[in-house]
Amino acid sequence: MTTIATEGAHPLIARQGNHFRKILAVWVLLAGVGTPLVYFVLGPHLAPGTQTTSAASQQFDLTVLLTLSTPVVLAVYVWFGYALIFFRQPKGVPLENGVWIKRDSVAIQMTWLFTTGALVLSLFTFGTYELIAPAGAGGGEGPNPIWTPAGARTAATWSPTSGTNHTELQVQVIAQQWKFTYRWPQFGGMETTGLDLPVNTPIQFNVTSLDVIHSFWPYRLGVKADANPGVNNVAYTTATQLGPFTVRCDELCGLWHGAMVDKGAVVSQATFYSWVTSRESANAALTKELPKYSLTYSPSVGGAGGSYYSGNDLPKPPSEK
Ligand SMILES: [Cu+2]
Repeated sequence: MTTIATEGAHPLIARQGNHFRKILAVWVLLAGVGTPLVYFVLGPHLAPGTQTTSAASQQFDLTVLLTLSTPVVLAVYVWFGYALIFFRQPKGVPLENGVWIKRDSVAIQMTWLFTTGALVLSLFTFGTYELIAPAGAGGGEGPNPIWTPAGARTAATWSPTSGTNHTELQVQVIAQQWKFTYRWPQFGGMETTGLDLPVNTPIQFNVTSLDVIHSFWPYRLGVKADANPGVNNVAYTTATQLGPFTVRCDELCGLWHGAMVDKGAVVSQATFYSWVTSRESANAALTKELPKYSLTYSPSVGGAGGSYYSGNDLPKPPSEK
């Protein structure tokens, strides 16, 4: 029988330490270069960007997770590449089992347990802290949020001056098949079909639905909140950069779900104020036809004190426009 052995011991046993040192050397080199590259070069380009506080917070989380996983993934690839090159079965040599790793090796077991345990527990701690402390999760927190933006205060009116003193701008997001509309309780309860938002202002989204479950997802804002009928789902963010964003529905909600898209923009506080007040006066004649502002609506409950949204007034799907 031909073997690749030239010494007394099994050839792989004889060369095992050598292999390990080579693999380790390649891994240390690649991880030493690649890990900082991922954090400093790739990280700032990761979704969802930095247009709002919650988006920036999510980008930081993703950067940390990707950075931590870089050495782990590189270890797998280095091992894989090394094995492909150096542990290749030579032609014409009968197949032979490789070397068993010692089953009772305390060192290997302890290293494995300690490393994976430390990784998982530190990720758990990091994730829990990031979910609660710096910028909320960017997701809907239900009707009674446990996280609110630091220093923000609520008020019945909003102006650019109150924007700079941290008065929240309230926006009600009303989802229905297959459209989002936006109601502005601090501007007479009027409703718009577009979503402009002022920069550097804490924004309180109140997300609800008139029919089925939708999901309000302006992804560049780092916000995603389910729109459930009969529920007020609150989400916060503060925009820090001017520019456009896209709103998508992120919950399969029927035939035209894919067309449930809106454009929005983060603008200066003064631009926002002139837009929203011009909408308020332009819509004044129609606003009084709307149901009374409330945190949720039901298309089937109307009358005095009800919050009826007339089915006849529902926007038509794109095919019928
Ligand atoms: Cu939808």
